[in-house]
Amino acid sequence: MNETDLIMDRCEQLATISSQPDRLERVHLSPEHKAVNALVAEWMSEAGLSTWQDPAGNQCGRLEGREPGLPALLIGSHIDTVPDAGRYDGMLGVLLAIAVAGRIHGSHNALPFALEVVAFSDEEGTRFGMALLGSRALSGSWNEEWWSLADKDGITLAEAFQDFGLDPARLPGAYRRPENYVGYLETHIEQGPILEDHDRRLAVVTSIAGARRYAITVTGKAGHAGGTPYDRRRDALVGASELVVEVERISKQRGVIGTVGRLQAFPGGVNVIPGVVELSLDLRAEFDNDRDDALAELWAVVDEICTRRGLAFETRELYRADAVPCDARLMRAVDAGIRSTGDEKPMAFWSRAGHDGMAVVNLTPIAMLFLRCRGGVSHHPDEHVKKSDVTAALDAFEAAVLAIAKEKTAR
Ligand code: HGY
Ligand code: MN
Ligand code: MN
Repeated sequence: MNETDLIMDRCEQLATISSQPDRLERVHLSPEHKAVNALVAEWMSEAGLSTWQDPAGNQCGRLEGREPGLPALLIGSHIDTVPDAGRYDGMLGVLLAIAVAGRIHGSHNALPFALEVVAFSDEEGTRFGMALLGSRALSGSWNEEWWSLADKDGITLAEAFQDFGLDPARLPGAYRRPENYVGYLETHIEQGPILEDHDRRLAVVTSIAGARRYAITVTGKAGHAGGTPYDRRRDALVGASELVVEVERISKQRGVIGTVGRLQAFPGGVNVIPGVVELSLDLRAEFDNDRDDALAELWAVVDEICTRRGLAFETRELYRADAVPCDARLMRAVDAGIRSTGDEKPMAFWSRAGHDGMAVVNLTPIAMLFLRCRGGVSHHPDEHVKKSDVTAALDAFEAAVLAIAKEKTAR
């Protein structure tokens, strides 16, 4: 099997490791997480890496450079998924990183740094609502308050660690030290249509959007769907619906990206006016101030909606990650990597999606390489990549690593 076929085949294998029989869902610290870590460790070993699982459940592998113990270039992506996920978001980046390390090991091309491959345990935040738990642990940007976060069954993060065989007290052992790293490089599917629209395969990422996520509760009063006249209703769902439409209006007007991905009405009877609605908000933008200004406008508008309708609303911030610029030196290496595949003027644009680099930047400078995905579709089982694009991404990724090595040797 050639390298690309092997990568595609491994994506299929990982896609079968799911907590759901009919769709892909693999969350942090689950039995499925344990199973993929074991499989990824096996593939890392085959590529010539020494392997270990760190105290945050990240699966790691290391290939020494010219001499043992040199600072490392960190390469990889995440191994967890959203509900009903595609096969490539995260996983492809891990497999490409293993393949790059395998190529370098196979060619005995010892670098002026070590390569550390990482399969991050949690990027999506599907289970605990807090994203980037794996990369935040690794980069030492951990918050002790997160231990009491609970999943939908009430299991806390601390309990989940123990169930997985990890010790919360040992988490600081996952923190890496900046002096031991030369940078972080990740390859990821674009998750948007820009490359496809421009008929291009690969791009340099310039920065990663800053995001804030909220849990919002709108409270009115439940009542009889037949007997309650309109002028006496305090329908939380009609108010929440206005809010959802405002999220779209304000976002479009201000050039930010707002999504309500979850909404639940209570008590949930067909003949009962909804008394309470719980909904989520994900708001992101290239620049943090644009995102925050949009949020301020939204809260003012929601206040007006709720006052007009006799409703109350509460907001709770679940997650916040500020926009992160990619490092100019590493971006030049990614650009050179893409050029080596025959693209004379690589595209460069910012990532609308969040990535582990948002946390890793607290440890070491970051850069990313994007590859085209069909229709820009992601977070959906229809996620698809062309084999020839994967081959190009692998060649560009390897060339980018070699460009960093060359630049480091020249310095
Ligand atoms: O939601 C995001 O942007 C990322 O895919 N986790
Ligand atoms: Mn994702
Ligand atoms: Mn991802």
